[in-house]
Amino acid sequence: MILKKVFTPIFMLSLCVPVSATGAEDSNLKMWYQKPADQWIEALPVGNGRLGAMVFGRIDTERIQLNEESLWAGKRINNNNPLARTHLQTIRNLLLQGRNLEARELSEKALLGTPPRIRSYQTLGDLNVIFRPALQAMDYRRELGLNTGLCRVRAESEGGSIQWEVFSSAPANLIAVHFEAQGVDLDFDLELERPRDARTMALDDRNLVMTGRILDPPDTLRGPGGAHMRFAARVLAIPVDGTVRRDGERLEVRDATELTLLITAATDYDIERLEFNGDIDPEKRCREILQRSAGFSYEEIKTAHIIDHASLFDRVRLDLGTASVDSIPTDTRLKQLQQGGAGDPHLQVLYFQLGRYLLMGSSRAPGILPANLQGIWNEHLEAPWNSDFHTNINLQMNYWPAQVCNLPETVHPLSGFFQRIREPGRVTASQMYGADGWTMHHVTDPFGRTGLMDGIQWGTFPMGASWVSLLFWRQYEFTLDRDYLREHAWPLMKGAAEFVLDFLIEDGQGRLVTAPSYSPENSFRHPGSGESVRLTYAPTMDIQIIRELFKACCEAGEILGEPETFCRRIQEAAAKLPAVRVGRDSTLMEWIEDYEEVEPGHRHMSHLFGLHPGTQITADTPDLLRAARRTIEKRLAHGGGHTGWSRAWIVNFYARLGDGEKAHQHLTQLLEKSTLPNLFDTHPPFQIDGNFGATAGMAEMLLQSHHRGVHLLPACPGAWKSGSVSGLMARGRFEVGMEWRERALVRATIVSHSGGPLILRYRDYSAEMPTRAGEKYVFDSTLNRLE
Ligand code: FUC
Repeated sequence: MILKKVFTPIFMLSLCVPVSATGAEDSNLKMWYQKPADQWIEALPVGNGRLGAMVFGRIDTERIQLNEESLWAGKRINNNNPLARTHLQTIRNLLLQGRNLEARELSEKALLGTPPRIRSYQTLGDLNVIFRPALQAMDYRRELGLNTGLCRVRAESEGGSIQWEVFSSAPANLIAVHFEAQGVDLDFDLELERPRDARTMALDDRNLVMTGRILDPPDTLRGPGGAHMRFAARVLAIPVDGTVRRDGERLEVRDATELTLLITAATDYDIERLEFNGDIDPEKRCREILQRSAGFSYEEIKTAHIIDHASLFDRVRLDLGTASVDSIPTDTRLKQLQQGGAGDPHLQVLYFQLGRYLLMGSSRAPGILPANLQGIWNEHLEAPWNSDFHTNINLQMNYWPAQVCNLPETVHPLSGFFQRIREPGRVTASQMYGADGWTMHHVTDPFGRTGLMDGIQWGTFPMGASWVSLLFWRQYEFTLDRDYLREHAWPLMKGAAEFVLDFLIEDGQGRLVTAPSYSPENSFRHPGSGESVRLTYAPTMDIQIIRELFKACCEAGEILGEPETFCRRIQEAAAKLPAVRVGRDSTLMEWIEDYEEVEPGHRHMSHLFGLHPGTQITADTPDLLRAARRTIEKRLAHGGGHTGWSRAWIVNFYARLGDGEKAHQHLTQLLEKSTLPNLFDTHPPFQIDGNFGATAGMAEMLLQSHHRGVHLLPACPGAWKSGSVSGLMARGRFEVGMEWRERALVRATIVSHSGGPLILRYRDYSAEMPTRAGEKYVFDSTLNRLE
């Protein structure tokens, strides 16, 4: 097949880097299996931030399930309840008078979104490779190389072997599948299918094209029906030998020994409009994408992919002191652990690196949307929780590893998306609350729905924007990128703070409080009626988020030389916020009153925001620190931590408490109780936040920089007796490498990328010094400088 050679600069750039620089296969960074995946939760993920695939490795009919990140049902709708402003004051008064049930009733009518729900992120479909006849395998191996981003399947029979590789390339913006046979022929049919709203055609002897348009049935809860998003997928077959022929909707491959498939997909989603756009032709986009790779050999495309992938992935290395355990398949190792086997630190290394792999795979250019509840990997038309963007913990957790694990570019789709959400969020702030700035609640979709969703008990979280904005401030703290701060973070942070300033009301006791609101998804017993209720005012989490946002805004404003008036306004308001208090049972109070909890083992631990990811509960606040520990203990005593993400948060809490043993215990439990055979986190069902939260938690056990400088090995557990790490990042753009033995630091290497003062802490030792940009600083176990 001869196609015109079109040189894309990024592509060629990647091809210029010597292959030996990065991306060598590393058996310590492989997940591998001895049998094909029966179920989706055993299949292996590849992703380039936009296109995802789950590879089953089956030898009768191989299933490669495909995703395109923007393929969503639904459409853009302003769902702000038009009654909100009329009734807001009454709802607030009722809450301040303790009449929560009446407030709830009125809110159901006046605040709940119209419509209250979103629609789902959807699968693109399946590429089926129907082997004719089915392959035989005396020997079989399926593996995913985390540092290469290559999934490989190999089936050996008496007559020979067949192997295929799958990867999702960011530079080429496509998924490649490459088959090679030895001693036998490749004989299979190719089929591209989707359960609804699409049709596939074989255009000629090389191209399969699927086109479709999502037809949404009318649904009073989710919005009007109609023909909505358009999409297309295209498969180009490039044989080296043998024949490829079209047969109706399929391609038939016969007598080949080597063949490549290039696959891409597109939708007419337009992020500028937060809506699909009929002017975009998804089929044409697919054609153009494939054209750009025309003329490059499979090896060239693969090399460019590996180099690109490794250039991000290889930044962090972690060794927890165990030799290669390559001889045991990954699912067996997980099962051994789940059946009470000995600890397996190397499995934890894999789990850590998989978290980084998944973040790269679901949130980077060419993608433009953030990682959703399943990253980008979803086989459903109606996904659990719509596989949406949940902003009352889950989306934020997805990005906890981004900076510390040295993948700052994964934040760009997140900030890019929220730049656009700011506009509907501004409309929501104004239409619902009569406030300036922007806000959103606990959920959104790519169409930027920002009204109150799902139900008053589930969705009354007007702090969504404030919390999300803090992610962008953290990006600045780690990267010190002023342009990013000015152009991306600041408008979002300032807008969120403007909303808060208008949203806060006097509570009659001289305090400024949020109302209405809730402590995410948790209920208390209403003192008067004994009924279970969530709607309230000034839950602890709100206040902690606001304090954190206010502080960040003042610091950012100063860095950017913004007028001081805004910060002064903020400081006046901050002085009137209620204090975080300790309750009767010595735990932190979750609400403004010391209410009785309905579900003391609840999965959310929102009032610990100040401990993590916030930075308010530290060694400087010993009483709160003690109460935070008791809060976790109480939750756990009542069965808390039962969802994957909740357990992952606990790992982070204990890391912040400096308790490496407990952090490790919960990391182990996460693997034992909430991890699927392909090492995906399970809520249940599969939800990716736990993967990301745990990866961040492991980093947090090794390195913290949120309080008084760069803290080395703050929570290193006994099970990680000896090890090393390199490439982790600390606030101030310090790159940190460490080696430890018998849990004690041997050597630390800090590269200062921006210069600036360094405060280093390890146990009771500390070192303080100015640094120069680009210089390396090496320290011994007592923080004496060696080099
Ligand atoms: C939050 C959690 C649930 C689930 C959902 C997607 O609402 O309370 O457990 O993770 O998000």
